[in-house]
Amino acid sequence: MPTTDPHTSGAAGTALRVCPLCEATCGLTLTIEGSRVTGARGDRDDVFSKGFICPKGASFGALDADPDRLRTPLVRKDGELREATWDEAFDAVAAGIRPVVERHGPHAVGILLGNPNVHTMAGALYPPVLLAGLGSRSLFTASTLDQMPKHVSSGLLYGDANAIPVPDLDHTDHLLLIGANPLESNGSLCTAPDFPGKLRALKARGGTLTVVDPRRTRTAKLADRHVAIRPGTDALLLAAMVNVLCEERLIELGELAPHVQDVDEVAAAVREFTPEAAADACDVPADTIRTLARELAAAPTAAVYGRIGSCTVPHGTLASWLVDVLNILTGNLDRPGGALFPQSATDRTPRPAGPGHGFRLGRWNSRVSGHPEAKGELPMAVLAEEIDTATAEGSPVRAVICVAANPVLSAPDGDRLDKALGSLDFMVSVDPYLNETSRHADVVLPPPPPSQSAHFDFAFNTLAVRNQVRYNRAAVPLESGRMAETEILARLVLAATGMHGADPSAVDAMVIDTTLAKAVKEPHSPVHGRDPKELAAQLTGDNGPERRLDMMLRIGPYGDGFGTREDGLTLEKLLAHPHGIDLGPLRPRLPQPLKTRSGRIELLPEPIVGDLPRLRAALRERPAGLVLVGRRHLRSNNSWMHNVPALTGGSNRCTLHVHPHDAERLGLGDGAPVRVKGAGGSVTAPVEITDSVRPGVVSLPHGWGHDRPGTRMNHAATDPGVNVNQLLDGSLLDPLSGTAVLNGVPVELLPATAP
Ligand SMILES: Nc1nc2c(c(=O)[nH]1)N[C@H]1C(S)=C(S)[C@@H](COP(=O)(O)OP(=O)(O)OC[C@H]3O[C@@H](n4cnc5c(=O)[nH]c(N)nc54)[C@H](O)[C@@H]3O)O[C@H]1N2
Ligand SMILES: Nc1nc2c(c(=O)[nH]1)N[C@H]1C(S)=C(S)[C@@H](COP(=O)(O)OP(=O)(O)OC[C@H]3O[C@@H](n4cnc5c(=O)[nH]c(N)nc54)[C@H](O)[C@@H]3O)O[C@H]1N2
Ligand code: SF4
Ligand SMILES: [Mo]
Repeated sequence: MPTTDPHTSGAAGTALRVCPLCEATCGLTLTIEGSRVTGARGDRDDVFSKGFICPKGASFGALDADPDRLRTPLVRKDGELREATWDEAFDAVAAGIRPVVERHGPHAVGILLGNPNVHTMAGALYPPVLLAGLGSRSLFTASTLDQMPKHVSSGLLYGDANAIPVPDLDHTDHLLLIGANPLESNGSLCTAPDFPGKLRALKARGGTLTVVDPRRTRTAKLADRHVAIRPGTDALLLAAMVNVLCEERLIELGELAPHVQDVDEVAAAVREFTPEAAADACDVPADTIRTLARELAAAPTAAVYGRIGSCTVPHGTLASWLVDVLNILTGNLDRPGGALFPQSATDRTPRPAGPGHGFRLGRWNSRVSGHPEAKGELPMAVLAEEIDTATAEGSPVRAVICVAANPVLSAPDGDRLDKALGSLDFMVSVDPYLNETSRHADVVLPPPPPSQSAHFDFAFNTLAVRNQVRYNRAAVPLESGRMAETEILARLVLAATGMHGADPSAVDAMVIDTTLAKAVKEPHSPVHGRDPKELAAQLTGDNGPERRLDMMLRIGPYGDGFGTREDGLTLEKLLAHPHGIDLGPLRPRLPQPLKTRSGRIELLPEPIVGDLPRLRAALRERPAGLVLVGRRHLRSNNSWMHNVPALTGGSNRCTLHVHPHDAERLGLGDGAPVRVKGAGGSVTAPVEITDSVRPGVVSLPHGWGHDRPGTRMNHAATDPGVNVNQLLDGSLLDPLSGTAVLNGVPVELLPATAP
């Protein structure tokens, strides 16, 4: 809350706000003048981030006040997007979606959810209601461009796709980091403010850091050992490490032993993956592979952690599975210093340990290519064909509800998707910008800037290296004519599900009723046997989302159980602690999180067995030419932060990194344009010669290509860059998770004239 009233013109005050710009969730102290954020610094009293801030967080004000942010809804009339009232906009949404549902069924409505949904309260609270209300199976999210392999491996191993172990950064003795560059990304599936500082602290306390990455990144430079692996081969390296543990009898399950099954079966499954067999494919000497495995086994505590470079590759699920297999076989899962399951304040009340329903893949398939669903989602890479290709049975996607996603740049083959989106009967985008994707919408519903939104990290608290909880009300009041994103999404739910015009608070009331009705029936719930109406009447909060938060906190693992647990968490208590409440370090939790049918960790699940032959075949594969990988820049974030002058320029540029040997061999000069050709098309970018990429590998960042007509991102358009995902045709996927292969993609370099 502002310390002085921001309404008073000219008054300067401060407000606390957790930064929503990456997964690190740093607490910021915003300077507020009038109703504008004029500065941001790290909040030293924040219980979690303790003052850390990065250049993006420091530019919070500029990003928040970007003049290109839309202020009013846009509705297409006579082919053109025009400013409209909120009522007109929601009328148009109802009129656009309902006929599609009625004529073609719910699956003809595609739901697209992008990355910022995990950074907003609205994105956590309403999309599940929308999905349930519509009953559409056409769900496409950024997860299948990102971490779906990890969900699938967790689902298979632990029976819960959301049970993702997190490396205990503050206490581990040995970190093996695979395909992640936290010095630029600030970490992912491992929420840790000041990840760089935590890596330095690990080294300072005598621990070791090993980085596996085809590029010598800033993170790799910090490491004790950098393994410049050939892209796409991590699963082979990891399988060979498991092989070494088995052959050299280094397996030590420790406390995990009673909870794990199929250890011998895993040993048999990796027999062929000897270090010698993997060395050639990975370009990592067999001795190095042995050393990596022995060091892991010898370390007092250790954690293996894999991210984008291990997920968005042909064997993403196998690599993600092997990361956990290594943690398990060395006894490091679920122990301090290893990889542990966080316990967030808004997790469901933990049920007693015991067998669960397990995790299933492929309960339905995509209509055109028959890809199995994973976690209820279809691959983002097949969205275009699900729109533009007819089949004998089932309807193509004819309407799209797009919330915080820009797949025209973020997903494979943007040109095809661009055309497909343009051919829809109806599209609505909830997006602050008119960009490459939202330009196709018939209705654009702009959320307010972050300073005008309340904030709670539903997603990232379940992935944090320390259990803690923080909540911020909006730093400045909603500007007149604005609508909170929570209300936008509640109204969207109503408009899309045939309840257009109902009071949006009805959505929250309904969720509260259903959740409490269920909780009182659960024997393990602190509210077992109580009257749901009596409980609902006790909820505090200024609005529906706050009441829902209060409810989740109170029936959650640290909650007051509606008066049954003294000192337990409530929204009121959280509001009284504006810098957050620390809930302690990660603690061992097994077997409680396990929901497999056996009630144990199922180390060698059937779908993994079925995919191993493909990995065996990869032992003998080796593309002759160059392969492409991505990279992230500290001052960037996917596709939507190139419109802020303070965050662009310098080294944050869309250049193609080429190793000096390759540049010489191909006659490429530094700064000269080169045409990069892949299966989905070609783009022309300037060459940047650097030995930070290994020979045979080139690197181009994603999220660029801001040169399409009909967008309104003026600064981004001045230096548009090119869309790396145009090089992909969408056919390369990790089969188990449906995740697009974005790294290790074969490309050709051809001469180019200036772009
Ligand atoms: N080649 C390649 N491609 C990649 C990746 C890669 O490494 N390489 N990474 C992939 C990954 S990990 C991800 S997560 C995806 C991300 O891809 P997307 O999920 O498409 O996310 P963004 O590109 O960040 O686009 C976010 C959209 O949300 C809007 N937005 C911003 N803030 C808000 C808000 O508060 N509310 C709403 N409603 N909208 C908002 C932005 O204007 C933008 O249109 O990209 C993937 N694409
Ligand atoms: N500054 C900034 N921060 C961000 C984002 C951003 O765009 N910019 N995006 C956010 C999002 S959505 C996400 S998901 C996270 C991602 O967080 P990270 O996973 O840490 O992100 P990257 O920097 O893409 O790191 C991936 C690394 O994998 C390497 N790599 C590529 N192919 C391979 C391979 O085959 N094997 C191995 N071992 N390595 C490989 C790349 O060279 C790269 O250094 O970052 C988040 N934070
Ligand atoms: S590290 Fe991430 S959360 Fe922290 S200030 Fe930077 S962008 Fe914000
Ligand atoms: Mo991501």
